[in-house]
Amino acid sequence: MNSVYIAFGGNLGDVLSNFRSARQHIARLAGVHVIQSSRLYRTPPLGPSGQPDYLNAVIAAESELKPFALLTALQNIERQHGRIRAEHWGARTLDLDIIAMDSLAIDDERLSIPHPQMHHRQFVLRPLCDIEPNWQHPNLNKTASQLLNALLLAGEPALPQGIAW
Ligand code: A4P
Ligand code: MG
Repeated sequence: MNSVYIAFGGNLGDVLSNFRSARQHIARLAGVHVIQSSRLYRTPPLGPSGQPDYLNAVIAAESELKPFALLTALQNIERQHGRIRAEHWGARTLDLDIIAMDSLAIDDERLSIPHPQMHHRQFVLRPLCDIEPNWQHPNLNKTASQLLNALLLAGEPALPQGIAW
């Protein structure tokens, strides 16, 4: 059994309804129990300009699934919510990324855990801190809240307050 943190992102279509539906789909996976949801944040797009703002959130779950089995299950759920892989970092209906699994470190071309960009991204760290500010990055040896503070100290404007969803 692992504690897993899954990041939700999207900026096309009815994103909030996709997030709620995806959370239910994850909760229905055999061997996965959703424990907690972060608040929901509206965030400026990282990547190609001209895309709408994103919504972002993180959920915590207990999972008996092995990392690659969980990745496949999440990709199926993305597909069921209209995800088409087109432009890299381009607009999308639903992106489900595995942010972390306990203190596991995996570096495979199909799966990197922790997610390799997470420590640069307020839209991941801010919601993760709602749930588990003391989660420790296995390679950087810093907690989620230390990583978030580093971005704020570097001058990034803080995200506006999130809402329950
Ligand atoms: N992959 C490797 N590690 C993981 C992991 N930990 N979790 C592989 C999930 N997938 C992982 O992802 C490409 C491949 O990454 C997958 O086939 C999987 O095997 P993808 O979802 O198909 O493509 P992508 O999302 O376009 O690429 P990428 O690099 O995952 O993009 P990101 O990093 O997810 O960034 N701006 C805001 N404000 N909010 C956002 O959420 N998201 C993105 C996408 C860009 N800008 C954003 C946001
Ligand atoms: Mg992704």
